[in-house]
Amino acid sequence: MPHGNLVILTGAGISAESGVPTFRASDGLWEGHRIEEVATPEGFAANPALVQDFYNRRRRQLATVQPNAAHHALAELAARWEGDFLLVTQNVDDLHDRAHALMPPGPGFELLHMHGELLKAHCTATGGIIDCPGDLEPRHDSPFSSEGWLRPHIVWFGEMPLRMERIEAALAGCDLFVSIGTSGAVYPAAGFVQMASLSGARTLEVNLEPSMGARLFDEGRYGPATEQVPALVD
Ligand code: BJW
Repeated sequence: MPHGNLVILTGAGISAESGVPTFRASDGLWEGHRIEEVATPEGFAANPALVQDFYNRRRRQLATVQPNAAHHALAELAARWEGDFLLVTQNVDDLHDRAHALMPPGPGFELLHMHGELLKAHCTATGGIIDCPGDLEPRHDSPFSSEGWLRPHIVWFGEMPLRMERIEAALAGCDLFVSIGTSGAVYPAAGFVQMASLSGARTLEVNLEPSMGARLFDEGRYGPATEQVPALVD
């Protein structure tokens, strides 16, 4: 049985074959928008209607997709892993959550969304978090405070990713670090491989092609996640 302390980081590439678009298209646009317009606090302040509409469309699109063989393979691994297993996803979709709901994980498992979740919203005044399965209005009333609005529970550029202390502690104590389907273009996630290496972990990259940080890993396995991830956990 597998054992030891495992940290897996996933990115948009693991959900690509489910039909969720990845981020870094060659035209530099994010589904037709400049990143600063839709994924920064300044963009939201300047045009809340545009930003809410962008995330409303993404939320609706999420209802049309399903977890793929790579998400299911990680759920199977979590069910039989005997040590600690922290699955850190940069993805705001809920495809890992859905795969794990079908196959209860072992006691040492935790799934953490470091860049937030599309199906949640938070209050701009209090930070209170609420489930958000549907659309948000441009200035959506907050149940937490009359001073604030509800905004997508998404970590935009310039904001602090979530649960960093927990992630850094796990990286400091991990034996194996695996990065799956991420370009290594966005920090702090792009620096996790170096933190894991410094603590003596073996490091492995799984991606369609070598990422920007490929040389930082001990090993790379390249090809579609739905082929590489099931092969890895077998
Ligand atoms: C497949 C596949 C298949 C395809 N199978 N693989 C200068 C230097 C260093 C840092 C900075 C800097 N200037 C600014 C910064 C900081 C900034 C940053 O990193 N900017 C970079 C652009 C340089 N970062 C931040 O602002 C972060 N906050 C922060 O740093 O706070 C301060 C801090 C200090 C110290 C400690 C901790 C914090 C916040 C970043 C928030 C990112 N949020 C986003 C947007 C969410 C909004 C939304 O969803 O609309 O999160 S950005 C976007 O990128 C999204 C993703 O989670 C993230 C990563 O993207 P990912 O997952 O890697 O996707 P892609 O598309 O880039 O790559 C997909 C990969 O899959 C590719 O390699 C494909 O080949 C592969 N692939 N199909 C396998 N079938």
